Amino acid sequence: MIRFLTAGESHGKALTAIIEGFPSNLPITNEYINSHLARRQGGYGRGLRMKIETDKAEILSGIRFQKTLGSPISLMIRNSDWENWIEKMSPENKKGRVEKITIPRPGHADLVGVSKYNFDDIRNSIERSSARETAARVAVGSIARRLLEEFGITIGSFVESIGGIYPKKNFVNELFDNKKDFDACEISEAADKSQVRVLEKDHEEKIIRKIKLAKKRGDTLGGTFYVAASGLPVGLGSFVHFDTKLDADIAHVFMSINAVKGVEIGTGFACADAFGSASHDEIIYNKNISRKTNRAGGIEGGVSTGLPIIVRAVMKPIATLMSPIASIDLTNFNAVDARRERSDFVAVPACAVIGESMLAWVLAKYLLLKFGGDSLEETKDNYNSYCKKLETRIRKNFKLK
Ligand code: EPS
Repeated sequence: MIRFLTAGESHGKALTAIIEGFPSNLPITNEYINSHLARRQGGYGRGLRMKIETDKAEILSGIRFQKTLGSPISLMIRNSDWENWIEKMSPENKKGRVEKITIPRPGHADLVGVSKYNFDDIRNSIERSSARETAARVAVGSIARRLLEEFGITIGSFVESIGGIYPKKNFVNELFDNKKDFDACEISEAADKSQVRVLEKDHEEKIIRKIKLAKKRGDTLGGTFYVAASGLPVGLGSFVHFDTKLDADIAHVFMSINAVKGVEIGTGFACADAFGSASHDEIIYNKNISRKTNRAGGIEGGVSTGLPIIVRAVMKPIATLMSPIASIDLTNFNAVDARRERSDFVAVPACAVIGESMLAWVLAKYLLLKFGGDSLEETKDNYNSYCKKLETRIRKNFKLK
C-alpha cells in the first residue's frame, strides 16, 4: 500500500514529503517533478507569492541514478519567501517583533484553527492551512503520474469555468459520447497554452476580463474544472468494502484540496434529471467488450471500467478579500473588516493541476494494490498477464457446456 505525508508551513523553511511503497526501478528525474510544479504555479490571477517562488523539488532519499530504490522517497521544496519570515516563523525561542493576528477571515481556517488548537495568534492556523502545502502534493503526485505512464495511463485537466463564465462548447460531451479514442494528456497540453487553462481563445478573454473586474473590486473568484485519466485497465478498485471503492477514494482526495467544495464523476449531478436509459452505458462487442457511451465516467460499482475516468470539481472563491467582508476582532469581539493578507485572486487553473496530482495518486494506489510487485518489472509482468488473459477468461467462464 502506498502512502505519503507532507510537512511544512507556508512561510517556513521548506515543504517536505515522504512517500512510501513505490516499486524499485521506476525512472524519475527532478526535471519531471519540477515541470509539474511549474504548472501549479501558473494561471492569470495568482498573487505576488508566485513571483517570489520558483518551486523545485530536491530529492533527499529513495532515488539513485534517476531510479527509485523501493525505499521511502523524501522530497523537499524550499520556500524562497522564508528569507522574509525568519524571525516571524522561527522554530527557536527568539521571537522577533511579531504582530499577532487577531481578526479571522471568513471562509479560511482562521477561526476554527484558533478555536480548536487553542492559539492566541491566527498566524499559527494560517500557515499550515495555506494552499502552499499543495506544492508538496504535486511533487508527490508527479511520482505517481510517472508510474502510471509506464502502464500507458495518462492524466490531464482543463478549466471549465471561472466566475460563472462557461465555454460555448461543452467539451466533455464528446468524452461521455465515447465516440473516439481519447488521450487525457492532450487536453492538458491544450489547456497549458492558455493563461487560465481553458480550451477556447474567446473563453479565455472573457474570463480574464472577469478576473480583472474582480481584482478592481478587491474580490476573488472560483470556478469548475475537469480532470481525466485515460489508458486504464478494467478492475481498479472494488465493491466489497466502502473504503475500497475507487470513486469514493477519488471523491475523498478531491475534497481534500484546499477550497474544493464539490466533486462529481461522469455525468454526476445531471443524472438526477435524466432517465435511466440516458444515464447508463450500453454494453457492445466490437473486437473487444466495450460501451456505447461513457456517462459513468469510467467507474461502475467502485471499479474502473477501462474507459476514461472523468472527474469534475468546484473550487470556491479564495477567502482572502482585499475589500473584506465582516468579521470580529478576537481581542474585544468588536465588529471589524476581515483581515487583508497577500493572496491569489483566482487559483482555479492551479487547482486543476493539483486535481491531476491527486487523481494520479489514487490511481497509482489502486494499480499497485492490484498488480504491485517489489520492482517495476515484476509489477509490469503482473499487469500484462492480467490484461492479456482478461477476455479469454470471460470466454472460458461463460462458454456453454
Ligand atoms: C500559495 C501560497 C500562498 C498563497 C496561496 C497559495 O502564499 P502567501 O500566503 O505567502 O501569499 O498565495 O494560498 C492561498 C490562497 C490560501 O488561501 O492559503 C501557493 O503556493 O499555492
